[in-house]
Amino acid sequence: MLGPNGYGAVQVSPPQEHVVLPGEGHPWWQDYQPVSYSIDNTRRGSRAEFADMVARCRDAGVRIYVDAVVNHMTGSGSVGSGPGSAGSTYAKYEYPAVPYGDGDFGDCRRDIADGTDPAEVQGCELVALSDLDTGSAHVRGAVADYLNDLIGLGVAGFRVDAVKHVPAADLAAIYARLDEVPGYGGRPYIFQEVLDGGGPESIRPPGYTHLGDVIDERYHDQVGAQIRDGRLDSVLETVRTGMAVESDQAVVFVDNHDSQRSDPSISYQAMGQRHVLAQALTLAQPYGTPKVMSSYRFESTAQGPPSTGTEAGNPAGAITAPTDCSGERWFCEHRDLNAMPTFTNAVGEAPAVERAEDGAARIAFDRGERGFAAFNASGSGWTVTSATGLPDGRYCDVANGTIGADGACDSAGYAVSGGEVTVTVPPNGAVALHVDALCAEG
Ligand code: LM2
Ligand code: CA
Repeated sequence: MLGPNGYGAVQVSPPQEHVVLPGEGHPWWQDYQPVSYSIDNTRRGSRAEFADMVARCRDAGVRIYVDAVVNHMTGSGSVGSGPGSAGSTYAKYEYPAVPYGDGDFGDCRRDIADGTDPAEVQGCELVALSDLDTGSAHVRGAVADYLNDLIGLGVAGFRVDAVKHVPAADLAAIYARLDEVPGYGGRPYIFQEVLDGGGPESIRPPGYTHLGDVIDERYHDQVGAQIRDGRLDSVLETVRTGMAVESDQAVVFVDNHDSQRSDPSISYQAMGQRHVLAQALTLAQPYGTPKVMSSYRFESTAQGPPSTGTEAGNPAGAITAPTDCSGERWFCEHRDLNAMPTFTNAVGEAPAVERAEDGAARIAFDRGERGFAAFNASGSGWTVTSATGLPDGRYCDVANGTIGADGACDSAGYAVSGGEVTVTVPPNGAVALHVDALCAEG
């Protein structure tokens, strides 16, 4: 029940035709090597299945954002083993199903050597992936056609992959061709992955904020590590002073599909309940647009997702209920957050005001007069009486309760009276109250 519990959108992995690499055990990263822009027969299912998913989510008030791979096509390695997931033949620099040919790729046919030189970063190859000449009209048109095909199905936004490797002017030309999203009106929401590896601003996050939002990986690096280490008392100061761009330009998260593997100590798999706390605090703090991770267990970094898709080669083999969170394979971290995303929506831009603290691991703060939240990174419960700007009333605890389709919350909640509230925060847990989730009278 994503919609009633506050989720506005879901990001899905790349849905275009991709390489299939049985020789490498069907790694998860097949999806990041496009073979064509067909969305039929990929890990996201058939075209009809994908379209049905988008439509059903839209009907439930939840948008779909697609991870758009636009910088490159396939790499070296198992390339010769084709065809792609939808059956298209290809070779590096030749993708007849798009069609792209040799002339649609840049001249620098080697890996990026100097990660601070824009010409290299944008014109050479990222981990040997054939680098599209996004300056050309043909490439821009093909990419825009792909994105518009998705928009036509109701896709409402894009996480644009590897943006640092594409000149801002090329992205501007592609985005300018995008259609309005049917049903919602307006252009798709765009947020861009710009890893900050130094160099001039043109290849750093501020160089792309005029085109859309940007992912601020500093949040994962700094705040993610603070929460992992139980230093909750540093979080608000860090998000006020240490981030890369303005709050309304940033997308933030505790971890994503890359960091889970490159920085595994900050993940549900490593942190357990502390990770639930980390994501709840991310939804409550004031910086950026928060994104929640929901993922699966893996034993090796390349291991692909539990899948009923076109390949049966994943380690666990085919399973009949790919979204079954009760099993051992999917963690479904989002379910542990209950109705916490409604807190983010309810408080909006309201500023954080520190209200209580007990050592480094326990904090409570208001968001203006719209929300109050408390977090406890210790192993025992924390009962605290705190001042709060919330109006008198009895509030649902959205960190521990869910909201049903009828709008009713299933938590007992807490009473605010005379500018004061007493809450008991579970070990490695949270309590969160806001003005849009009051308990029924009684
Ligand atoms: C991203 N953002 O900029 C994605 O978030 C990240 O997950 C992607 O890398 C990357 N950019 C390219 O889209 C993943 C994965 C890589 C993998 C690539 C391509 O992290 O390990 O590279 O996808 O599938 C793999 C091999 C690599 C090889 C490359 C080309 O790991 O060793 O390079 O394929 O064959 C020779
Ligand atoms: Ca490039």
